[in-house]
Amino acid sequence: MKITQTKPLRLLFASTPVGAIGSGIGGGVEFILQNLAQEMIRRGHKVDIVAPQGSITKFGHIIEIPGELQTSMQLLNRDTPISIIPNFVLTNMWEFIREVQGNYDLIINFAYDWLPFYLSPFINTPIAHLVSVGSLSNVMDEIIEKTSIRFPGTIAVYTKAQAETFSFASRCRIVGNGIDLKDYQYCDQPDNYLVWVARISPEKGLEDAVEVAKNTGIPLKIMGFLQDKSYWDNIQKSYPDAPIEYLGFLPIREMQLILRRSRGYLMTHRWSEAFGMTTIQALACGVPIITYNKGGPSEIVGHGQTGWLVEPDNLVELEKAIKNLDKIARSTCRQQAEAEYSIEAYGDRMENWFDDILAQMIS
Ligand code: HBI
Repeated sequence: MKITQTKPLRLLFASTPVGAIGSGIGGGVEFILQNLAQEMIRRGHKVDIVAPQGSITKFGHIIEIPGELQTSMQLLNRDTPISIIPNFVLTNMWEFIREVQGNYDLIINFAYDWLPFYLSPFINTPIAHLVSVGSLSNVMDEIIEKTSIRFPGTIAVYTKAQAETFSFASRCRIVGNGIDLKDYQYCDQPDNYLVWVARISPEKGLEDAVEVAKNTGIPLKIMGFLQDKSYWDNIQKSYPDAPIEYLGFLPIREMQLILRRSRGYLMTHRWSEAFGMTTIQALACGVPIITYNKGGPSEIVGHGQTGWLVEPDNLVELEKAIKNLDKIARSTCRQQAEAEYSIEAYGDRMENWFDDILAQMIS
């Protein structure tokens, strides 16, 4: 009998310290955390969320923690040492967690930071670490690997591609992701434009999408949190007459109204994107995906079925794939979302993970 079925669990989510939930700085993690809260509450579990001041969420009870936000790891380089500054929101979050840990059955850590992994042996309540990024830093690789050895089964990643960026891939549990498909309306009559949706930051490679918009003349609608202003200003300066339009960082309801009517969704990431939540949002609307063949998206998109996988950074191939968008049946995209990325299927995978961790506690 599964523990998660015998009694409601008291779950404590430790959010990412890079930004408040709802700010967009936390990118996919903000979205994933809220989806997981929604689904665990639907299944009868209790969800409290420890997060930076100013965090908001539709699901779960937020406990706001003050303090300095954390620098995003991808802005540092592989051998940057870990720096702990006074009044870090991260240290404040985990001091609070240490105090209240006895009120919870399981802690789920969403931060890609050294401290939560280092603290695992000092905290009595079991911690499930949902690793949101591929290998970015030596000191992070080392502490995640140590945790995976000391607490087997407590490290989960989104995709096989993401796991394989780590030397300890075999000790990572692959859990995928999921979205509430009721929030997405299928559309089979697209207008003539493409969309690009992500944090506007160098690792997301926006300039490639803008370049192909200029070359093909197909309008590109851009959405997402404007994280790096100078990067965005440079793109606008370099492509003054590209047919692009920035619509801002929109709530999901508004974002999917634009996404669903597009001919295709472009993903031009430079870094080994761990998953790419917007890919499954596109599939849910019936929108084919054109993406670089690397990282999580290469595992999500069925080449020739639900989109086209393109050699990374190859703009000629990108443009060729755009010309072949009409060869993709939009209904296949929606079907794949229903089969693999529903919030219920995701909830099963996550509950199974939690069960396995808690079962180890008893044995
Ligand atoms: N950097 N320091 C730090 N902590 C995080 O939790 C983190 C990050 N960089 C990227 C990242 N998380 C991604 O998951 C973004 O979606 C937030």
